[in-house]
Amino acid sequence: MYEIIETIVHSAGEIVLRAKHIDESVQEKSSHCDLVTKYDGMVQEYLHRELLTAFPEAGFYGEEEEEHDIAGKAAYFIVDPIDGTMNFIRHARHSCISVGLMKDGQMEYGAVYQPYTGEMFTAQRGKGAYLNGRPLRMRDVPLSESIAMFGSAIYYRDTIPATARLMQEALPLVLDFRRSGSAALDICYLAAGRADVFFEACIRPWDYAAAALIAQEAGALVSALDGTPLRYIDRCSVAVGTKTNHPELIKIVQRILNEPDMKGRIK
Ligand code: 2AM
Ligand code: CA
Repeated sequence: MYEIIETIVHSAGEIVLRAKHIDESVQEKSSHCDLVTKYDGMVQEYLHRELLTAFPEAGFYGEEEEEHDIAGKAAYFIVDPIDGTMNFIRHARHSCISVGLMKDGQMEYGAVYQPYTGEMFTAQRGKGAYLNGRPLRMRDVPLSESIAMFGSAIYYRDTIPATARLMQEALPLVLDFRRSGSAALDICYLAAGRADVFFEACIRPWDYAAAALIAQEAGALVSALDGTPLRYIDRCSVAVGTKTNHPELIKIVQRILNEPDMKGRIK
């Protein structure tokens, strides 16, 4: 039933691969570290048209749109046309297209496609996670055996102290850190066993909706950084990990949030 979404996401990847003169169309959004190109808009327009042709009843909640058409919709797509825009601008070849389908208040389906490597991560709720059709299963490890991926939420300046504190507390406890610039790919990399825990103090639903379902279906625990359920509207912190390292991470965050100058600094 949802194979059509995978086909559409795959085709959208062609727009990313064929992009030329990317630097000529770069514009600032909220700040100098929050950038967008004409290709973000082109990919989103393509996804909007094709997904709503395939699912005319569905709404659409996409990064590059001012108005979000989700009020009163039982099902809607949560879309990041290019996650890892900074990598895209710098020709780092580490970006993806992320499409999640929210249905009756739950994530139902997710597809995250890395066009440069041809890796397609998918999951349907209750039916497992897959990488190019191969099932994914996370192994359970404690923090002490974990590679930690993270994002720095740099465009929300008030979160910087909490991110720095969390890095300071977590670094001696984990194997090492990785920072890739695409939250969706980071979370899918956990599902694929390339890393074991992920955190970011404040991101938007299109950065994690599809990938969080993929990780969950591969056995991950997923929540906001204070341990409360992930929110799929507006903005939220994100913690993804295994049965063992996720509670360890949440415990560190709760300790940090009790420090007097850390109140409200993790969303
Ligand atoms: P993007 O490339 O789609 O913008 C890295 O920390 C993560 O933060 C990426 O997934 C990146 O997604 C996301 N990001 C960048 N700017 C953002 C913003 N203004 N709000 C929320 N997430 C953002
Ligand atoms: Ca984006």
